[in-house]
Formats: sequence, C-alpha cells, structure tokens
Amino acid sequence: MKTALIGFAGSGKTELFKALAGPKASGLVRAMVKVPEPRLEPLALAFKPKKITRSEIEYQEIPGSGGPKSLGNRVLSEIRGYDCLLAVLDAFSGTLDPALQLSEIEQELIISDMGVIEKKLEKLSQDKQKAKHLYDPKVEALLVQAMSLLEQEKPLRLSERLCTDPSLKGFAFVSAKPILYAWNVSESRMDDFNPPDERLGMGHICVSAMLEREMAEIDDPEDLELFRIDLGVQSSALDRVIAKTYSLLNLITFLTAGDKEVRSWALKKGSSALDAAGLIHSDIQKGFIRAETLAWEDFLKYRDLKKAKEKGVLRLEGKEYIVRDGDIITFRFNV
Ligand SMILES: Nc1nc2c(ncn2[C@@H]2O[C@H](COP(=O)(O)OP(=O)(O)O)[C@@H](O)[C@H]2O)c(=O)[nH]1
Ligand SMILES: [Mg+2]
Repeated sequence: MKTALIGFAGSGKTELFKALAGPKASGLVRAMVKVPEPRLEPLALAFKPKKITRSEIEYQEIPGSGGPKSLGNRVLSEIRGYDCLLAVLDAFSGTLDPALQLSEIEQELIISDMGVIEKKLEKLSQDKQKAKHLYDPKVEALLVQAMSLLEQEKPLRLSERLCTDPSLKGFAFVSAKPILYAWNVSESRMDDFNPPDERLGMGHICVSAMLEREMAEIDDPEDLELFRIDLGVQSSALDRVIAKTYSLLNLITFLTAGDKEVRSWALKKGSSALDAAGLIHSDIQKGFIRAETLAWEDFLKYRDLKKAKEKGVLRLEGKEYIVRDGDIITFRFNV
C-alpha cells in the first residue's frame, strides 16, 4: 500500500512525514511505516517466534509540490501510481483558509481527471470512425458517466461503482483515490477543531505536525508520556493516520503464526483466502489446498493451536472463504 503525502508548499508535509517516519528518516522522502498491531504480542507469547513482523504502509512525500496555492500538474501526474493520498492543509499559519485549500485540492484532482477523460473520449470517437476494432462502447459509456459526475464538481471516489470497475482501473483517476486530509493546526488549537463531515473515500484528522515531529524525536517513553499528558494528546499522529488510512482503504488485518515468525498482513476487506495466500507468496496461491483458520476470539480462549483444534474451533476453509479481521491462518499448499 502506497500513500502519497501532498499539500501546498509550506503546509507541513515534511514535518508530518518526519512524525510518521521517525527521526531515522531524516533527509528521506519515502518511508515504510510499520502498522501498530496489538494482537501480535499475545500471539508471540503463545508461539515464541524468532521474529515478529508487522505489516507496513509506504508513505512518500511528493516534494516541491507546486506553489503556495496549488498542487500543480507534476504532482497530479506523479500521484497516479499511489493507492491513497494524505493531503496536509496549513491550518496553523493563518495565511490561507484551510477549507479553501481543501476545495482547491479537490478541484485540481477533478480537473486533472476531466483532462484524462476528455483525451480518451476524443480517441474513442476517432476509433469509432477509423479503427472500429479498437473502439469499446462500454468504456465510452463509463467515461461519459464519470465525466458527468466530475462536471458536477464531484470526485470519482463518490461512485463506488465507477471506482471499482475493472475497465476504468488503468486510468488511475486521482479523484477516485481515497484521501485523508490532515488539518495541520497550531498546538494551541488542538482542542477546538471540528473536522467536516466524513464523505465516501474522504477522511479528516487534526494534527499539529511540528509537535508530532518533536514527539517522534523523544526516545525516552517516560518523557514522551509526560509530554503527552502535558498537551492532552492521547495517541500519536502515526496511530491516528494509520487507523484512518486503514479504514479509508477498507483494509483488515489477518495474522500468520509459527515458531519462526508471527506476522500481520494488510488485506482488502472482502478478499478471499486465495487472495490472502497470494499476498504471502504466489506459490502458496498456486498450490493452495486449504486455509486452517482460527478466529481471534477463539485464539484468546485457548492461546494454543493444538488445543483450539481439539476443541473444534480451528476451521478448514477453502479458496473462496472471505477472510475476517483478526483471522489467524495457516495455509496448506502443494509446490
Ligand atoms: N507553528 C507551526 N509551524 C509548522 C507546523 N507545521 C509546519 N510548520 C513550519 O512550516 C514550515 C514549512 O513546513 P514543511 O513541513 O517544511 O512544509 P512542506 O513544504 O509542506 O514540506 C516549517 O518552517 C515548519 O517548521 C505546525 O504545526 N506549527
Ligand atoms: Mg517539504
């Protein structure tokens, strides 16, 4: 999963990036951030593995993003390859109303997609006359629908049907990507911030990026706790950003456990056991036999796979099984 960190120049992207990536990432613009997963600890106690591995989300600051009042075309084309957008709004300096920044970003995403569709529709209408074998009426119809949504100044992420249609996937529409807005407020305003209503594919969090970056630099857990209490901040920006990214992307976590490794994996909600197998290794997917599955709640009752098996709560699931959050899965496969 790749998230692009965008926002106007000076909005606090670098500060937020450092808060997410930690002090080790100094000078970098790309970081793999480990997803906090509290279920790994009890799992590790039961399996005593050599290694504990947490799933990761990639965050990349798209640097030099446009001017002080726009993202600009380079950024708009660069973000096509990402799964999710994290957009920082300057709500600390008072230079530009953050709600205006938000609507400007939304508009730029919309206009960018309109440009892509316009070009493709032109091409399709030429094909219709001169190269009939290339002409695809289904794609044309979908693009016309997408265009009409955009013309009402609505981002494509509002239409789940258009976003998930396989024939539109290749266009990598930027207004179709889930977007998390980080309202970067000054530390004194943390309390009185009211985020706007959530809409489909759009989330909001309130951070003070500079403060969070400072907190990420504190090594001593006790000092950090004191700092947090002092400011009245419950959880770090990292935890909140990741939790929101997860829900925006519709991700769930499944777990694998053995004496070598205990590990968490991020999976799209609604994915099958076969999809989950493919995430681990294509060989496991190809040679899939079954998924021995233990629900998290059942693990907590026995904290032991053998015992769970004796009690009959270890389920044998096939390829089609829809994985649930917290499932502990052992894949059986042929190579
Ligand atoms: N007071 C305050 N200053 C901030 C905050 N976030 C960023 N800044 C400052 O604003 C300037 C631009 O921040 P930076 O992260 O480099 O912005 P970028 O251009 O989006 O990467 C820097 O001097 C930051 O220290 C904040 O939450 N509060
Ligand atoms: Mg920067």
